[in-house]
Amino acid sequence: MSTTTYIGLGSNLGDSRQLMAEAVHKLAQLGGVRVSRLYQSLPMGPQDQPSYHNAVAQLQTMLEPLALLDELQRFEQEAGRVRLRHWGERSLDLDLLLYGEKNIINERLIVPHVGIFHRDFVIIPLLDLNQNLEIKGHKLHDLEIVQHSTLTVLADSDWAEI
Ligand code: ROI
Repeated sequence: MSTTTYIGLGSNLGDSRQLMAEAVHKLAQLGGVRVSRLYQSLPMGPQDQPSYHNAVAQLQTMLEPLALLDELQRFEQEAGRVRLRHWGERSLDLDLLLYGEKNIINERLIVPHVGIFHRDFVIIPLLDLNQNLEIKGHKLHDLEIVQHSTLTVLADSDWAEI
């Protein structure tokens, strides 16, 4: 049985759109993939860094959570992941946001991802993929952050060409 998972993609170093599209193609080898629109977002963290490209991918996969995490970390490394400082710029971030309905607390992994409710660059693309999504009993659509989002749409959901 496969599980519906959601993976956050972020980048603000290098050719962000290209790095993210390549990551989506690699995800597609792990199962069925759909992607949100592609967004530009203001940096959360130090403000003296470029704005981010953000998106979310929905992946239908047979992999167990830690095996999926291994793959995501491998894809980050393959993208030549650079991380210059804490909460600073990075070439590619792949975050396992949701794994079915599962709550996971592990040395390597917390799911649902801890930052979700505070990040419009995660919530808005999640809603592109599933308008009815609920996390911990909260309908994402009803969250206040949705009304106050400062994201800009860079491209429709065909940006990754999958
Ligand atoms: N800020 C934005 N806008 N988008 C991100 O993906 C992102 N990722 C991060 C931090 C540094 C928290 N800030 C971010 O890891």
